[in-house]
Amino acid sequence: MNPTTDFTPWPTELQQQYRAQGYWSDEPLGTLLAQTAAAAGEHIAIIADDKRWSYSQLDQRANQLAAGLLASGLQPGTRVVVHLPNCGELFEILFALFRIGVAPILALPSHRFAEISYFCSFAEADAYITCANNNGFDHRELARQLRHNHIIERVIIVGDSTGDAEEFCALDSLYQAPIALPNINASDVALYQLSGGTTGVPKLIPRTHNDYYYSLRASALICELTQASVYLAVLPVVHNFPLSSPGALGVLWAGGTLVLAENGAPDLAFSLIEQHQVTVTAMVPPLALTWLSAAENRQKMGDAPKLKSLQVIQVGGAKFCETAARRIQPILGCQLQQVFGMAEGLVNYTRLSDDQDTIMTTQGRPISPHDEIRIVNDEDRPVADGETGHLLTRGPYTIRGYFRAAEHNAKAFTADGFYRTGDLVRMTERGYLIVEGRAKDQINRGGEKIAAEEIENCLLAHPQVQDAALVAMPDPFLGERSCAFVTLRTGCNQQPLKSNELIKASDLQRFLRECNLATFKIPDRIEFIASLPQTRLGKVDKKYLREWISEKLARATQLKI
Ligand code: AMP
Ligand code: DBH
Repeated sequence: MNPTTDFTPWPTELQQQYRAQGYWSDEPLGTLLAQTAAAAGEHIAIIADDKRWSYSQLDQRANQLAAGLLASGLQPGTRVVVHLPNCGELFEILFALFRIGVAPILALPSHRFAEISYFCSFAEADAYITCANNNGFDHRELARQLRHNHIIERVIIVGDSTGDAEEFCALDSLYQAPIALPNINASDVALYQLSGGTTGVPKLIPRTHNDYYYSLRASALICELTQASVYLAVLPVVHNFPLSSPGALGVLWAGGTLVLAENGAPDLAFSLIEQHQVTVTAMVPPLALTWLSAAENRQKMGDAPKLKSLQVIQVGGAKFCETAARRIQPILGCQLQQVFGMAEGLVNYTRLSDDQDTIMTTQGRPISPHDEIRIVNDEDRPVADGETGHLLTRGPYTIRGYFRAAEHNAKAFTADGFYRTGDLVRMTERGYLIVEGRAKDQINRGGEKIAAEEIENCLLAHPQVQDAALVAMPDPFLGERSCAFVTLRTGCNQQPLKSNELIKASDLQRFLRECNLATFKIPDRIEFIASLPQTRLGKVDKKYLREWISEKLARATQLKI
């Protein structure tokens, strides 16, 4: 552990303040489950397909696994990469890791070799914990590639690992009689979230037990979760939103029941809601649109989904437009809660008791009275009240630095520790935030974030690509999709290549797929141009490119009408 770049602590004075104010309770996350298990052991904690975990079963399994993981050689203070879809075992693993002081790096199910190998090597992970197969993707093959390239030694497989005993360790073989576990310091890093990022490589977000516990506890209170709450997880539950806002961990803290769905497909989700009397769920805007039209269609067919138990749908991850927001209650019969958060920390919620206009038109207000919000102009000076500007924030659960990213940290944080979110917001008189846009070089594809630079770097690796710029283009369903503008190298005879004579968009898309990136990062569209436009400062003029492509799309739509 390199203390200077691995983790940036809060200033000592503030740490004391956050403790005195009761935000930091100095309890490690492992105790969250032990407490609910002691209070309501027989209550069902998790439902996944036909499997059930009571709180005491989950607690015991986590302890048995903690013992086995230690016995297998994992050391407190190290990191592992966890790459799992929504499954109950994930929570046995998370709590076992919290209890032995090994921090999971929470990869998304859509991540592939490019991202996973980077996390493993950059973070010097000691193990890769994954499943055999998910959604048609063979995780064991990915694990084999990691091992053959000496990127990771130890692979732990959830589920079927038959025939691979030499290479892989079956999770099932790791449960042992519980032993005394190490003392965990709640100021240490509990887990790593991943940033949507703006740079060439994804950034790791170190979240401590203290700060994460506070944010999920306060979120559960804001969302009024109780033992009677039944939360349906349809998004990948390792993501910060469904994990902690208040998400799976918030529900487990409140003693409610967590229902895990493989995905958010309306037919599956609607039947799980009816079957388990789900009270709350969380989703990104495109999924909310899908649910709205599915419910409307079923109503027309006289087969309305039975969603009576559902009280709240949380929508976040990307801007939810007001027109769609206003359709939630009439069509789905439940309340909307807007959530504007980030894996780096700050989370805003509309409150359940807010008036309808606030819920429909704002992205909520911060969790904590001690979340500091600054809205500034390009020169870092505060804008006038109500004006739009860059959102900066610091507080009891917002990080002070990414993991091993000194150079980037110098830009992503102000000298006095505010995180530059890259979001353009304005604040209403009552302190609610409205997201107006984004200054960061990122595409938000329906809640899935793409760092432009990461994809541009991949495109530049193609032998015929001279230069590349990735920008967002408007999309009625996802909000945004990605469009790559590409210039090609001059031909052998030094003649500039004309448009896409030699290489087609589909060739470049295939090339990117072969880079083994998560599929959502592959550009939806590729435009070949002679040269990239520049600003007066000599930077690529992405504003011009965004306008150009959105006008082109608008013209195409008009022609169709
Ligand atoms: P990340 O830093 O990768 O966790 O992504 C967080 C980012 O998602 C925020 O900084 C926003 O740009 C975006 N975001 C999250 N929730 C919302 C929302 N409700 N409305 C608009 N943008 C959002
Ligand atoms: O988009 C996000 O990262 C996000 C959205 C809502 C988030 O991290 C959160 C709530 O906690």
